[in-house]
Amino acid sequence: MKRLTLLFLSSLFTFHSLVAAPAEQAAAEQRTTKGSASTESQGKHSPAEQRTTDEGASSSGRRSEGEAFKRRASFIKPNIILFLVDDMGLMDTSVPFVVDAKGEPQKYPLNEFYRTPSMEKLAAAGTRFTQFYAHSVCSPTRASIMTGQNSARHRSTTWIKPQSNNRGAFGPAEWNWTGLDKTSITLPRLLQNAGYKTIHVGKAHFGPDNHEGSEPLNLGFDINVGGFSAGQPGSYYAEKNYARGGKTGQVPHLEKYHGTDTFLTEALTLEANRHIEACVKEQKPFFLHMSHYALHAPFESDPRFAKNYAQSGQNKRAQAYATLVEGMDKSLGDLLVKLKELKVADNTLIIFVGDNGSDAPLGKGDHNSSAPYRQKKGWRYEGGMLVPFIAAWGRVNETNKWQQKLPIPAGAIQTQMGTILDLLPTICQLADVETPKDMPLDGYDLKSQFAGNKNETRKEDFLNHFPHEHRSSYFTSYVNDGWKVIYHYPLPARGKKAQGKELSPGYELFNLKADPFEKKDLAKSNPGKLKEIMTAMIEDLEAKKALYPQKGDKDLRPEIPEVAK
Ligand SMILES: [Ca+2]
Repeated sequence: MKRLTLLFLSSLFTFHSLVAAPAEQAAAEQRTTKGSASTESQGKHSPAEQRTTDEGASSSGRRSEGEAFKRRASFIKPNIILFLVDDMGLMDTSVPFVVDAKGEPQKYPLNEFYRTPSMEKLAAAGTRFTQFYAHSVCSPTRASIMTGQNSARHRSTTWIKPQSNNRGAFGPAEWNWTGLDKTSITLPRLLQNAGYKTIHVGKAHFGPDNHEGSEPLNLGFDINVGGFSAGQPGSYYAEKNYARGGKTGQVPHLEKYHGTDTFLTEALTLEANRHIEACVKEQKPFFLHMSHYALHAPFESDPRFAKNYAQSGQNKRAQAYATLVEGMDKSLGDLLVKLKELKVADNTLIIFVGDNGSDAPLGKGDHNSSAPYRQKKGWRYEGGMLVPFIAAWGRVNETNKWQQKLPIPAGAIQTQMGTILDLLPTICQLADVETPKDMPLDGYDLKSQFAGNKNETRKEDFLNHFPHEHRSSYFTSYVNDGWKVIYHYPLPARGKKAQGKELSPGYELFNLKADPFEKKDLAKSNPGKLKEIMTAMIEDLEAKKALYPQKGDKDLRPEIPEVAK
């Protein structure tokens, strides 16, 4: 209850600060909005009439303050689209995210394989980040985006299984396997309280079946299309009703497409555009969480794009994966076109991001998914956690007040790191939304980095705490000021019996500035640096009140290695 009270106070504060806005500013905002509104809604009430009506109603008590505030908010807030692509790694695109020592983009073979023209346009209109981190699997990242907190803090440290607790043999008993709930202070809830229409479309994966987190409507969304407990669709095919073998894993709310040839990515895009259009008609600012199921398995080929990869020489699954990429890219393009049609592109911020490293079925053992980066989704190396990140306004217009508030130079490349933890503070700052004073936030407002500057106050670190079993098991990795340590808890890997070496802790150390692709492990040759970064990692884990793997009742806390004198 305390959390909710704080939230309420926070929204009241925002409300009063908005009401106190100068009259001429409000008038200017209304002029801007009038140009953006649909003909139909203008026909019913001009914005000026609307405002007068609201004020009269609220002063006489006939309409609640909250309702009037939400209406007024439509004139004074930018729209936000968070375009989140499942399992999209840094290299799953024709946009190069790797740069050379001079900061110039470098194309690698994967950039030549994938076709993402809409991403290219978005990157040309905005700023891309070359080193942007997400957690190494789905649910931790998704909860982090929603709460602005590192997974070590929110404690949903591995992916949430819909039907059972995915703790693993030695995972912490108290890990947050039920995910978010009605009391969670989430990004959509904060925006909802500030007058936004909050729309979730696509994959949710915020909580298991029969728990509040399985339903996005419990987490601050006004609308949910397609989101439930599962982390993947039963099928991408409408011919299969988006289910596997009949009804299993069926993506909900899409009955009207069943039996057609509408690929899932396309259906979600049509639904998102429909809801955007409705918001513009209502003159409501919107937050769209466009959360694609693509590129997650099953790797089903999207027939619209299959011919583009038929001659690629890659295996069939990799070709299918590439069609999922291109379908996702078309979705981005369709959204951008819709914003322009509705004349709200200038007022709409688009943030493009992946939720963990690539899962592309490429190469022996699938280990070339992120080349030149090492490894892929679920792994402790950079290929497991680096994701594409682009921020751009829907249409560049330097005279627009929101673009003046949050300038994003076109075609810029930002080489200072960013993380998924930065999304909540950045979006809240843009939308003038206060977060509760006692709510811990682990990220930074990206405003200065968007503008092309280095944020000198930023601590350049990222903690990925994974006390569970997966592709990499029982590890904590910590990026700190150009170095990265990986700590291995003394436990066996998934499905393996303990070997002698696993009964003692393991360490890896990389100098990311000199060796971004993690080719040379320096743990043995540089024990002083290893100890220094391990010490910083443990401090960060403790500060976030992390839960550790457990053997019996015993917590396995990380151990600092001995340094030979
Ligand atoms: Ca994922």
